[in-house]
Amino acid sequence: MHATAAAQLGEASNGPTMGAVVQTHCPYCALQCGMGLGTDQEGTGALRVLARDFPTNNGGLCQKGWTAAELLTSPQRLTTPLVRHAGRLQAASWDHALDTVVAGIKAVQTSHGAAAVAVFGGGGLTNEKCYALGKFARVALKTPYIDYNGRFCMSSAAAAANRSFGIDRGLPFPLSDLAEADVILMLGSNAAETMPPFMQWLTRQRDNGGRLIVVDPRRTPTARASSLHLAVTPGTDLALVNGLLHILIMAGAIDESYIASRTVGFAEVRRVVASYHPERVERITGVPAAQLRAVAGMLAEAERAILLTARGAEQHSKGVDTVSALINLALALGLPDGPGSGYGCLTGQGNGQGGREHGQKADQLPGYRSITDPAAREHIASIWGIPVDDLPGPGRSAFELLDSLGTESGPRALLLAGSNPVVSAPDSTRITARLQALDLLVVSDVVLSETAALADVVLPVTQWAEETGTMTNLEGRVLLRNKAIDPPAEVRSDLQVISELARRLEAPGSWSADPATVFDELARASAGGISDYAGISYSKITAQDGVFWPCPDAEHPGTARLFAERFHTADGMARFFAVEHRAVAEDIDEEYPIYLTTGRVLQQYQSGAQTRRIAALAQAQPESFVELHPDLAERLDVSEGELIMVRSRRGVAQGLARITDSIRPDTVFMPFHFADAGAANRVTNPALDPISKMPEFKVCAVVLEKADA
Ligand SMILES: Nc1nc2c(c(=O)[nH]1)N[C@H]1C(S)=C(S)[C@@H](COP(=O)(O)OP(=O)(O)OC[C@H]3O[C@@H](n4cnc5c(=O)[nH]c(N)nc54)[C@H](O)[C@@H]3O)O[C@H]1N2
Ligand SMILES: Nc1nc2c(c(=O)[nH]1)N[C@H]1C(S)=C(S)[C@@H](COP(=O)(O)OP(=O)(O)OC[C@H]3O[C@@H](n4cnc5c(=O)[nH]c(N)nc54)[C@H](O)[C@@H]3O)O[C@H]1N2
Ligand code: SF4
Ligand SMILES: [Mo]
Repeated sequence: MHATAAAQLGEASNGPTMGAVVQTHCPYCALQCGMGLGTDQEGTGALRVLARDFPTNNGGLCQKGWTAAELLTSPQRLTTPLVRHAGRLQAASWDHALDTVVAGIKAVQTSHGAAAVAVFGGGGLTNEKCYALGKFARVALKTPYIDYNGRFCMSSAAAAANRSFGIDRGLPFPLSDLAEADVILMLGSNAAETMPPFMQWLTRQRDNGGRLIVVDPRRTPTARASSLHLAVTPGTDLALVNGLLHILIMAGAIDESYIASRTVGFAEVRRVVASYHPERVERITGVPAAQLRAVAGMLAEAERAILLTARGAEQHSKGVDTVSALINLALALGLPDGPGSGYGCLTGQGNGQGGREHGQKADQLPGYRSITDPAAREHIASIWGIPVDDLPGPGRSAFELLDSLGTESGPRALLLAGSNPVVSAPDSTRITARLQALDLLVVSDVVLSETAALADVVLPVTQWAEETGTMTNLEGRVLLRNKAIDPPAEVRSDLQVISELARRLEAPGSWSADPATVFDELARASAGGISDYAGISYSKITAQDGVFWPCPDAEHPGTARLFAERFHTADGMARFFAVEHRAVAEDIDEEYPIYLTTGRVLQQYQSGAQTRRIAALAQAQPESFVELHPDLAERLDVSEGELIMVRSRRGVAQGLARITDSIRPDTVFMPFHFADAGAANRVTNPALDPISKMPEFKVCAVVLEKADA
């Protein structure tokens, strides 16, 4: 137990077997459930996860949270740097590993220039790390090339919110507002598996008499908890939502006075949705017109309604427009206003929100500023202590960056932290080849992920419970994760790695490895920006169970609800964007007659790098599978548990058949958590949304083959 943190937080009241308990948050998803970490003093001294009463999860955790401490002491974690010699990764000293990194960077820069080195980050990293990584790329490496895995996650919802509201905070209201809504419409979220303690808010809403509508090609555990499930054809949510607005306009159920006083651009939307009559929408989406009318009826009746999107609706080559369609619906109904009403996106990764605010995005500077805005550049250059002309411009989006590695025009060296793209990037075979074409790949990780296994240098870093740092949850609430234990001797934090590399590269400015010092700099850098953290401090976060940004000064309490009076646009008005349905990038045909969609299961997290190494989770979900409808199974003569191959134009992935009538007969589902032959991303389509550059993870055309054929 870290003595200071424990002393600050006091002794536990969790029963006689527990030592001091440190109040912290789960290492995984964006709900960032509050939890306690205590040492079992009578037993082994191992860390134990304890329930903690925090306003988002109220003591609830999912199975991943309860088992999260296991990886801290796992024999599978990395405990020493590794450097590749004669083709093999071998244990090395930190000095040798960092010397190798710096020599490699300098060699590449000397022959190919500063832009030949790139950085790839992650939305699971703390705010302090995301900030330091963005600064490191621009100041120490002087490269424009930095992006991160949030591009695969949040980017479509972010772009749509920015263009309508002028600000992008996943939920512009606290989670507790959900309980107040008469109707909640969820597009493409399986929260019952992806953030189980979130479901308590839906239960409260139902107990208050509210209704839940879930749109998903599968009857998921979330859909089972709903009043109405719409089994939409993958990639057609935009048409569905335009269809709902069509019915509501025809019924005179829109809020004309709200539209007039708080928005601009409705006339064009009214014109476009005029052609989305229910029968046409039924043909596009597969959702019966009667169900569309039923949903529109519920929305028309509702005094308060909340419309939500998650990855099911967003991870498409038209993800931005789909979210815009839903924002249009919310604005037309006059929702983004008071408690229990509005539009929100359910952010995914632990710091998926903060990860998109502090400058690890290709086009962004801290405080959610644009890297092309001259005033923003001046401000950040002065914080960083560099001439503004030394600040690079925008780089490339995640997939475009990864796809350019090792090519004529692309970077030749990559420093990567907090992502495992060999498993999680679309068309992963292609991306793996690009990573292998690099002159230098450096990966910081806690385990030897599939991507780390390709690296020239692997740096072992501390885990959540071994370091302090802030995370910003799906509500925009900035939280503090407290250090609970000391890391193994030869393990360093990402901040230590960044500051040591910056020192060796003789970067200008200050490079603290102390999280609190970095947070202070981050807060100053964010001052006056969209995501303003200037008034947030570690002590304030602890004192008030997190602080909602924007929080511009020390006296400010934080902003739980964003849009009560105005939007974050120059004139304060929200913008409608007229959007049209378009086909998926790769539609089914004779050769590839089935849709593949991909997503998550409860017991695995993301690329599985962490959760596949936790015994109870690996046991619950040991390998890849393919969910398919009984009719399809019969047609293909596939039986339950049989190994089947899913083939697309990009490649093939295998999984065991799980036959269930909860999925549409024209669609199969695979989780993306598994590596090697079971990796769904060997098959997925990297067609990108033109605005957000989000890949179309959620739909491509495949053919199913029996393994023994
Ligand atoms: N257990 C677990 N929890 C997690 C994660 C994890 O890996 N594992 N990851 C975290 C992260 S980073 C994220 S982003 C979130 C993601 O959280 P969710 O968005 O809830 O997760 P997904 O399973 O990716 O997708 C949700 C649903 O979209 C449906 N879907 C597929 N295609 C379509 C479509 O065209 N339209 C509609 N309407 N629905 C469609 C799928 O059937 C699936 O049930 O989860 C977070 N929580
Ligand atoms: N087919 C398909 N593909 C998808 C998706 C999908 O729905 N379908 N979803 C996409 C989405 S939404 C996301 S968010 C991505 C996520 O996919 P990835 O970006 O691969 O995310 P993780 O598996 O969480 O990878 C995080 C890595 O960082 C390590 N790590 C954890 N904490 C730290 C830390 O503090 N420092 C460092 N240096 N490393 C750390 C972990 O061990 C792990 O290896 O996948 C995307 N890919
Ligand atoms: S819901 Fe998310 S934050 Fe909560 S315990 Fe599960 S993984 Fe952790
Ligand atoms: Mo995500």
